Amino acid sequence: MKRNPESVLNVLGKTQYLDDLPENAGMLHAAVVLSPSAHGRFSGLDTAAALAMDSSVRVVVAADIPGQNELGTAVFDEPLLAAGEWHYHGQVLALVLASSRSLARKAAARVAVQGAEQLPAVTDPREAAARGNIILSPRTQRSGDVDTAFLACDVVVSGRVESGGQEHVYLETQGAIAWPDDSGGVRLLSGTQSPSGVQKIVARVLGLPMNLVEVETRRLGGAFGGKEDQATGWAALAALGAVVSGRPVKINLNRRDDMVATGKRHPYSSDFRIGLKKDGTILAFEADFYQNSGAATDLSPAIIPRTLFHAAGAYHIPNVRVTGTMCRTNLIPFTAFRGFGGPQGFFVIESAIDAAARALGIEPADIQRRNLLSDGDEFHYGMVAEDPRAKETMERCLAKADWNKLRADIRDFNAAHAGLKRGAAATPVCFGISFTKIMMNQGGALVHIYNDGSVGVSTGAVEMGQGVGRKIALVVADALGIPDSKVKIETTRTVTVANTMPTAASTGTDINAMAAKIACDQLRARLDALAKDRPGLDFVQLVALAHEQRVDLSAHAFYATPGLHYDLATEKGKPFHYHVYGCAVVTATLDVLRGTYQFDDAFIVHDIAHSIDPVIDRGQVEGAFAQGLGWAALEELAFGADGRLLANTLSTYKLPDAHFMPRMDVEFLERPNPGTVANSKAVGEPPLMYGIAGYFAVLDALKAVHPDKPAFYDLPMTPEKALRFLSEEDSP
Ligand code: MTE
Ligand code: LUZ
Ligand code: MOS
Repeated sequence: MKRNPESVLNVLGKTQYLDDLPENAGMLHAAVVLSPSAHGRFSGLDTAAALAMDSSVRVVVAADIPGQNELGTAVFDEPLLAAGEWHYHGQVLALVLASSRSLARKAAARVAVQGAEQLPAVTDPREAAARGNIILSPRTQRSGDVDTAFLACDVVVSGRVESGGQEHVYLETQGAIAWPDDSGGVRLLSGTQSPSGVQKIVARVLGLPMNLVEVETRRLGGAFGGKEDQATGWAALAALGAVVSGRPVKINLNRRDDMVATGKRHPYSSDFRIGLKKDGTILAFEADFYQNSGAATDLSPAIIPRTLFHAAGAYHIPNVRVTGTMCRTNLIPFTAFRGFGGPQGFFVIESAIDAAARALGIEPADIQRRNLLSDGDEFHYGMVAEDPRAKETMERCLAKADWNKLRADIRDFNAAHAGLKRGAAATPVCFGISFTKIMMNQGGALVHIYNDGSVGVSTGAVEMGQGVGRKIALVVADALGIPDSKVKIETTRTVTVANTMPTAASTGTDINAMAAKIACDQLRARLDALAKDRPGLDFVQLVALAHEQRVDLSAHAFYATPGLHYDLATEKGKPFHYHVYGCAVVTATLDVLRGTYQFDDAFIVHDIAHSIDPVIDRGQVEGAFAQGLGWAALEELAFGADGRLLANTLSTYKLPDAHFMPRMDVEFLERPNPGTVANSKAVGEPPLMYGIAGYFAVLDALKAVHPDKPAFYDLPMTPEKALRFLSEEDSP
């Protein structure tokens, strides 16, 4: 099998990230002064001690901003540099420039906050909502007649569900380099998923037109949503520093600053009510999601609808009413993270099914299987399920795990062992593909065929380890009929392809490879017209002839995902181009004395449709599952009651590693997905939700110890929580 050249470079340690690039003479390094608590006022900054350290030291504050001191995508409610008041722990108060990185950091540590006054901090989303501290308006999606349907149910179960946040822990921390240029503008290298987003905000902050701000992104050492919007501030700070100093400025956060000062997955607190018939058919479902949005809007208004769209999981429920409220708290503004609110929605419906199974005295899997989506079912947001693959993937996955035998083996094992208990759970997934904001589903490409027959491709896609460059190269090679070794994927720049959207929502390949294919189809048509009179010419000869005959060997193309529409007033429409399905079964063994556990096996059947590069796609499924399992079971984003982040280093924030992960058996369901590039399906985010099965596998083992104790739905399932359940009278 051919290898992805990018992965080969990664393995050899040869890929250049921002901090690997040679530094320019005269370059200044930047460090930041962060707010010391969750909420406070200040009168100013004492910079004397910092300035006294070295003549190169310079402190940049809000008043130095020539344009607008605002960050945001839809709502601009976050200052780049706090002035007068801070709203969360880790908010940037000042930028410190110096001739070396260590000097900049030392100088930043000597900047003192003057006239600080602590203000009350709210960290709990329900408390924020009760005080009316919400962002925009709550959104409600509904179908059928929930109130009437509940009256017809044999059982109705309600409960509360908590899910924690999650730190991205991309290997490459946030960073940017800015060069002032002779146009009066700036050129930037930014570690962002959204070069055009950075361009727009930098232009606003500097008070420049967008054409004077050029942004380039070569690649990211991981992003996972953490650089969709939250890379922008760091780039804007570097640009501001460059303009103020007239020198190139580089910023690259250390891990601790990155963990404290950048947004993460939103914690949610939710209430549910589910109603079923005796046989396990779900008739009605209701949920209230309190999203802990943090101190600014960021991407929360796009994340809330994704939670609501996925509130019914992979099931058809005829009567649904779900509401999402964005609660403004004094925590870091939470942001995009692989799954984008979807996982939080999934965990609630799966918790509701678990609770309902107990009330009905049946297994959760029996409810799951009975209610999976069928062809023609209407989602609660009005879209009709076409070729849904929920039943197929779940049945194949259960067969793969030998489910009935597995359940029997676990029963036998648990009957024979007092100190160890095993558990298993399945989680079916259905994830909608397209940005929830329709406008964002667009992209462009620029393809050059050089006159020696080699090809350069530019798109808006950002390579972050997910292999989008490789997939685009394979699509281009196929469209032009040349080997992929002839295709180079160019660095992503706002001057080659403009007005691009972030590489996100798992649509990087869907949108950008499609745009590149359209450009290639145009080029191919020009070459084919020439070839008609000259049969037998190979690609290189044809290209040389085209050049000779003054035929344009470059093409720009644009792609906008077709068929999307949505009515915000009725909350109905077709927000997604299609859905991705799949199912995971996870098994666990619990140590009853200690509350510790290990995951044994994971069986996954994933709806890949057609895989453009099977090695990359397998890596995406396994990696997303690992990240989901980490969120569900291990990673505890602990904040103190005062709103300070406690898990602010990699020694206090635990990550999945090879020992934590179970054996993984991943199988693809291959059936073409018409209407997409190469009949493929997006793969980046959907498999993250397989990790939820890990939570319920441990819960299943816990229930084997205390069958009569009510379960708890409070993710992550840390050993501490497991131990509390095992040892206390009441559940935690
Ligand atoms: N894989 C790697 N290795 N690194 C990443 O940062 N980000 C994920 C996913 N897979 C990510 C990744 C997220 S959040 C998304 S939305 C998609 O990749 C984005 O890329 P795509 O749209 O090209 O799949
Ligand atoms: N980003 C975004 C996303 O802006 N809109 C989305 O719908 C989305 N979905 C998943 C991940 N990122
Ligand atoms: Mo992914 S959360 O869309 O960057």
